[in-house]
Amino acid sequence: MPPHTPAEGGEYRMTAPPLLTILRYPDPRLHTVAQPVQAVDERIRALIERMLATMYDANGIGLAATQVDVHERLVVIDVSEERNQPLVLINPVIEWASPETRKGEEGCLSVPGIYDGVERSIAVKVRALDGAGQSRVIEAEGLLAVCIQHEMDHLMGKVFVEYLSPLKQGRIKTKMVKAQREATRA
Ligand code: K1U
Ligand code: ZN
Repeated sequence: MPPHTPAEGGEYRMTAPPLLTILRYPDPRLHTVAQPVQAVDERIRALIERMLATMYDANGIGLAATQVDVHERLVVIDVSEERNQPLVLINPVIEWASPETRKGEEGCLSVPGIYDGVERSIAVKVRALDGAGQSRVIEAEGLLAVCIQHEMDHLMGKVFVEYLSPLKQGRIKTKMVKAQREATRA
């Protein structure tokens, strides 16, 4: 049995879907603005399964389609301890964000090894289609609210490090480029 329940409306898959490659910062494709999903069809359902498998394999709590070089408004999230409560957001729209904000530590699968504080609304209300194409409203707070805002930034072509000072951004870019150069040399 795969380590997660099926995407809403789907069926259990007995073989793991192939994993997707996660783009690494500062790849310019991470700055692409995603377009709305036109239809929740078989292609999108297969993409959801592959994104969930990729997110679980990387021990992430979220993944935006932008990060796997698909520029459509789709994110997957699972903030549960048991890693068995996948959430699929298609064409998400933030309907309300709390004026109260909090600075919390964030990481990103596209910027491995870098963690820093970002100021976010502490609660959000989001409207989105689920994996079955049904319209849902999600009221989120805590880590889920932070993760939704982080993933929706990805869909707008924004990576969390862009909230940091130019000095920090420069250092992170240098570190990432160096790490990639060393990885390709090995
Ligand atoms: O979008 C992504 O790259 C996934 C990212 C989501 C995220 C983590 C923390 C705060 C906001 C958004 C990750 O899953 S980073 C992976 C990670 O190691 C992590 C997991 C839980 C909490 C903090 C970091
Ligand atoms: Zn990220």
